[in-house]
Amino acid sequence: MKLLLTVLKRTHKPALSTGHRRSLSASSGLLPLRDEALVVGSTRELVQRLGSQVEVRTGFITEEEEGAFLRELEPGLKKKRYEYDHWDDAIHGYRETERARWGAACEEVLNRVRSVAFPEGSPLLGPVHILDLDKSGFIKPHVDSVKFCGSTIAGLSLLSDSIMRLVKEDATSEWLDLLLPRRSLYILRDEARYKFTHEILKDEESVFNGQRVPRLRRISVMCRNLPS
Ligand SMILES: O=C(O)CCC(=O)C(=O)O
Repeated sequence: MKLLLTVLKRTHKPALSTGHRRSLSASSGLLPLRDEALVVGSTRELVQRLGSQVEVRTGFITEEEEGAFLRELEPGLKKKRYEYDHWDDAIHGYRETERARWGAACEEVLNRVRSVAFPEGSPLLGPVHILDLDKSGFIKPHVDSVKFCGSTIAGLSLLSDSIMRLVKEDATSEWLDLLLPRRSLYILRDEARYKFTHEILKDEESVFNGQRVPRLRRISVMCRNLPS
């Protein structure tokens, strides 16, 4: 929990109960940008407006590269127990670690992540943050701490597809759902990172644009920059 306390700023009660979660109406946007159809939202305008601040890149890593991450991470993760915290905590059913030094294959991937996600020369948070969510695990809506993290969050998804939901903090009818396929990279920047909460849906709620997306155990590997 130590890492999470530094990363997470505040949590929100599940946004689903606010009624913003809806059937996708005619006005819902399907993203006509990179990897289109991986981002849907409350309106087409919102999807278009936030389009440059929210990216999902499918197939960012190969199966072999995913295997390299798992070989590096599994021994350490297996020594930890999944934590199932009080219902009001930010995350349920997880274990986590951070890592500063990687073998060559993973370092090569992380350099690729850094080069696509962060402006050149942008100071990065040294260690990479790893979150292992059990099949029943999920992450509640929160905004990452502005004290510890800068304008950009970039994450690789290993082992499972999942759905990340963004909800505008001060206008919960404004939302985006991101389909994060296994081995994809997502990037959140600027307004999407500061003004919207993000969360990873639990398996029972994992439905993207009307389509069920089974959530299995999922490991995310996240890079962040430092506040400026
Ligand atoms: O697992 C993820 O991809 C998101 C993790 C997250 O929300 C966070 O660490 O702030």
